[in-house]
Amino acid sequence: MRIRVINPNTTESMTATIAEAARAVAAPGTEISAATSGSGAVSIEGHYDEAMSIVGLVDAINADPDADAYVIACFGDPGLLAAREIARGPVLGIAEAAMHAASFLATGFSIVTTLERTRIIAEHLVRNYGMEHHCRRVRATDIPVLELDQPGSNARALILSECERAVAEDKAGAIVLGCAGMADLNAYLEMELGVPVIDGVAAAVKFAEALVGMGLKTSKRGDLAYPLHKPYKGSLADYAPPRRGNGGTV
Ligand code: 5HY
Repeated sequence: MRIRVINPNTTESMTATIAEAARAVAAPGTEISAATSGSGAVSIEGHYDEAMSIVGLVDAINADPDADAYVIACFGDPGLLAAREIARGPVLGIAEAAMHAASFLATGFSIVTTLERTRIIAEHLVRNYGMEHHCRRVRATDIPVLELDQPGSNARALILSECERAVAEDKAGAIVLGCAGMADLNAYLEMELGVPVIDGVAAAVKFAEALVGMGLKTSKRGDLAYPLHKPYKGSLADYAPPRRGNGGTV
């Protein structure tokens, strides 16, 4: 099967980290097709960045419409439901996948993310996904996303300290990493902390394999049916949903 793993920010080096994490867990026979968004912010650190990332995400899905599944490799899960509308295969966001994985492994987890504003966005996701009973706390480290990639930055040490506080103060039984740029840290952190540390990229790839393996696809009934055909104006004219002969349900 082929899983299209999309980095919705435009930083290629982050896509390389994401692709490596995806390939490290992919089953033999699973091809990881990693893509970097061709338009938008170099890092996604707020609602505006997220909104602007969705066109690049749609482009990356449309460029590979026959992939068996898609992973949105950004912790805000930007455009998740829009992506599910246009895709037939399952679409997984790394935040949703990681929170579900953590809930299978511990009765309570904490999320450790980058900036304070991202922490607030992650709290919204916890509520949207019905994870309030499982998530003990969302913690910020005040590390900008692109600093995770900088050789010589003290990001790793700061993230470890925050995870240690989560285990000690929140009594977190597991840690969810709140940024795709942390995808290479889970093994190191798990060794230091002694609790499961979940990278959402790996979790989403494995859930995608499971769903595809069960022959399951995105529901095309109701709100995840293909978008309704209508004209779009202005710079988004080319994104007008095409006409589909079947009411958009297959
Ligand atoms: C991410 N931003 O996973 C998020 C989350 C964050 O560019 N990739 C990004 O840390 O803000």
